Amino acid sequence: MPVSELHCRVTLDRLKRRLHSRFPEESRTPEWEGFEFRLEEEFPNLFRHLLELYGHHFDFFYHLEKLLETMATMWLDRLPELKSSDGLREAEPTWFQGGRLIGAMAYVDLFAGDLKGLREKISYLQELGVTYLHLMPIYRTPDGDDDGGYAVSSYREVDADLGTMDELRELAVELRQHGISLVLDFVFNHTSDEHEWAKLARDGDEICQGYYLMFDSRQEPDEYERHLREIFPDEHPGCFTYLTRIKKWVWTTFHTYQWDLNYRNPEVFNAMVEEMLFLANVGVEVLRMDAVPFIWKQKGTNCENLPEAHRVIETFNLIARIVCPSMVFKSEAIVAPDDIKSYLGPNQCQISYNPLLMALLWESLATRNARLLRYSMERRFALEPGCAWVNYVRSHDDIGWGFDNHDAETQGINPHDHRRFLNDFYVGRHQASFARGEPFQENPETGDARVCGTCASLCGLGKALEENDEEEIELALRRILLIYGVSFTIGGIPLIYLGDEIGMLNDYGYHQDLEKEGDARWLHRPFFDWEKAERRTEAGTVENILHGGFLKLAQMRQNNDALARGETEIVDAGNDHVFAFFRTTPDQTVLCVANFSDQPQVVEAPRLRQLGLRKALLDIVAGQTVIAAKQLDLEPLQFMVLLKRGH
Ligand code: OTU
Repeated sequence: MPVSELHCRVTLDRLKRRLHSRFPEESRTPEWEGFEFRLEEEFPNLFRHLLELYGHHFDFFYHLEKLLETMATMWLDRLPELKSSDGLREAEPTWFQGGRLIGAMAYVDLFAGDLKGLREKISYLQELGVTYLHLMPIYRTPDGDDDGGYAVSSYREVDADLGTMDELRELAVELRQHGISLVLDFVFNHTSDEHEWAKLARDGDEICQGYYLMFDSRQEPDEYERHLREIFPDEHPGCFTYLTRIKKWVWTTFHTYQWDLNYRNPEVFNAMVEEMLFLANVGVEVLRMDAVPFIWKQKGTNCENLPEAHRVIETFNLIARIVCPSMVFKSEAIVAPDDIKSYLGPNQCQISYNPLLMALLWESLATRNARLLRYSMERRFALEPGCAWVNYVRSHDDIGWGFDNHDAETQGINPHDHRRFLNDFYVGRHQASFARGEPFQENPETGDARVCGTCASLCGLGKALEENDEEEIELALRRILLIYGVSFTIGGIPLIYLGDEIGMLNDYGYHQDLEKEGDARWLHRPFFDWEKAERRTEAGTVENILHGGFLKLAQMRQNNDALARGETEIVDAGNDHVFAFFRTTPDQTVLCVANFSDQPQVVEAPRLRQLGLRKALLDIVAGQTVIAAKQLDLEPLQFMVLLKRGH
């Protein structure tokens, strides 16, 4: 439906009159004008998007009115300090760029017991330079298996074992006072089967059944499944689960107890907006948008990355710009490289995980060769202005080999065989492997699998310690600092999986835990070992070397503008074992060099001169001066950050 300016104006005027009668002047706060101003600004786009998604519903205007009412109510509920931060960040919408943010992620229970315990650990986070803290889902979930919190029964209640919503709000305040942005999940593709809506749906409530995607027979599920991928095939085949009580099939992309929401229903959209704004009002500054590719379904397609999925996110984004402009979205799309990028943009998700970099760092460690990493990053790292990558080496999920097949082929790599090799390598089936991982969702027929294991275990620390091999221990530590080194310096927000900084190893205990044993991702979600953390201050320990390395990376970002905000340019060091990139501002040039080989490597002098490096360089990692007139000698797995002296 084309939207004329007049149509838009008239609609907005009518809606505003409604709002004014619903919220008379006395009930509004002085900043109401600001809210209304943003509403006026964004309304034409909001209206257009909603018409596109829901314009064919006979009660479209009713839902639109409800939506605006929700927005106004939630805005009025917003704490004054959050409103003031809205004002500041409206003036600086790219506040998350500029190098200030250093991220960390953790499960509250595994890291600190509960929310109260977490408050006592803020000093540990500060010591590491953390300014962004992603707490894994802390919401109420079903007892027993809950997909690590991703099966949400209530977005407004904290899991009783962790604390209360008030404690979460207090924590958000305390974090803010310490300059740490709170990051929480918005698990909006699905709810748990114990969410109020799901319970009512199972009791026969037709309105709530319409919140999900339910079918009376196998006919439609069969039609859909012809084109769908299975995400957790070990747990259940296909993407639907049968509900005996109501004799219906419900769409379950992930686990049988995670029911996909039906975003074709405008009521679902509105209800989820309210949940999103509730989280914004708790004090969330970065909202992690879980599983974005799956939120819209269309028969005959694979139901991933559809245009309407983007539209829904854009519309959420517009609403956030109006109600809580200080909150930004982080996309969690672990899909093909082009699709990952399609969610990034000031109008969709301002930031995104960078799973391509993550996968290729591991690929380079396994092959000791950085060619595919260089080729892919040269083409795919740059982002449009107003966006940023979250660069990580491990998350709570499995590692999948999401590089682009064509990229691999241009490098003479057979993508299928290569993925097989990488899986074998990281689960320790390959003889040259240093890694101790386990396969996840393995399909013996196709050889498809993903990999689990902590950063340290995949880097060889577990094996080396067991074998008491000093040399291998040294190499494992270097691997950890090499891949984290790249994530801290390549540009964007680095993200530490808490525990990696002290070399936490795999937790095999999950095999004995009934709730966890079916899901190998628990291998790399160990309890944080605070005794081990204590050893960070004992000179020469593994913990001390690693932790010290992380501190140095954080300091380097703080002290060097080019690392914080410089432009990134991937370069060819003339040696396939070496990955190199420049970071430049008008005032500073830095060259980062990573040797992925466990042998010494060289960058030849002519290549250095070609890159404009002729004079003395300072390697701020080792604190040594390097004379570029000669060749650059790199030790096995060495990471250098070279400052150009003068210009
Ligand atoms: C996300 O991951 C979460 O990170 C997982 O921990 C959850 O189990 C899941 O959603 C369900 O909530 O498939 O293997 O492209 O790949 O959303 C992890 C995105 C996953 C999906 C991703 C999903």
